[in-house]
Amino acid sequence: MAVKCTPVLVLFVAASMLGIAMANKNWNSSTTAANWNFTNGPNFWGFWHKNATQRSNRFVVGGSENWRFGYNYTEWAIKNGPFYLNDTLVFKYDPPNDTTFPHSVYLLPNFWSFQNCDLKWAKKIGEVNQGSGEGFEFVLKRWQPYYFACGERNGVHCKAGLMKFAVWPLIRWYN
Ligand SMILES: *[C@@H]1O[C@H](CO)[C@@H](O)[C@H](O)[C@H]1NC(C)=O
Ligand SMILES: *[C@@H]1O[C@H](CO)[C@@H](O)[C@H](O)[C@H]1NC(C)=O
Ligand SMILES: *[C@@H]1O[C@H](CO)[C@@H](O)[C@H](O)[C@H]1NC(C)=O
Ligand SMILES: *[C@@H]1O[C@H](CO)[C@@H](O)[C@H](O)[C@H]1NC(C)=O
Ligand SMILES: *[C@@H]1O[C@H](CO)[C@@H](O)[C@H](O)[C@H]1NC(C)=O
Ligand SMILES: *[C@@H]1O[C@H](CO)[C@@H](O)[C@H](O)[C@H]1NC(C)=O
Ligand SMILES: [Cu+2]
Repeated sequence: MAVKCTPVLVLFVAASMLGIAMANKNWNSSTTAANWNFTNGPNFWGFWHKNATQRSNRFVVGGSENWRFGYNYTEWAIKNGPFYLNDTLVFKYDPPNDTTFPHSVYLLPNFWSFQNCDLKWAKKIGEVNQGSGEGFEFVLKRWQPYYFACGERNGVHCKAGLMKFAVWPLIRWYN
């Protein structure tokens, strides 16, 4: 996930060094300032972050697909990341009825249990009926990997239903 940022970070560092080099050479500073006007650019910060003025973002897991069987949440996490500390994940899923299977949300303790969809030491963070309506929120408060999975049917939703994803929130080093 961090890979996405790297080219822009490199560009930024390169731009700063170029700026210093130009200053040293006594180039026309008003021209260079105009050339490197980041606030003026085509949403410069937006290349690697959705809203630089916002301290945290809110994501509905799965977007309009919500939390359901068969949607690739690993892919969702890659496309919607990177995630930052204090970002909020919202889990939405239908409560069970006669025709639908229930879902839930668990935190798995490590990569091994994530790989194997092993729920033995998992911690439940969302009951089967907690995802209804506006769903429930989970804040990425700590700098650690989070392994999310649906705990239903003893790991079948996690394994066959692709209802799992991992995030390691990044630290905001600006603002
Ligand atoms: C710097 O560039 C600006 C705009 O191109 C120009 O108006 C100004 O005279 C230049 N200053 C110097 C010291 O060359
Ligand atoms: C940079 O862009 C901002 C916003 O468009 C503008 O207010 C400011 O005057 C610009 N600065 C320079 C040096 O061009
Ligand atoms: C960024 O976040 C601020 C504060 O929440 C908000 O006012 C602003 O409209 C947002 N900008 C964009 C482009 O989403
Ligand atoms: C889900 O998406 C990931 C990342 O794009 C991909 O590696 C994986 O093969 C996909 N899984 C399935 C079952 O399509
Ligand atoms: C996250 O939010 C808490 C409470 O609002 C705040 O104390 C903390 O500094 C924030 N952490 C980061 C990394 O923004
Ligand atoms: C069960 O839930 C699904 C999804 O919310 C809904 O489309 C369906 O109508 C419900 N069925 C019954 C019998 O309530
Ligand atoms: Cu499920």
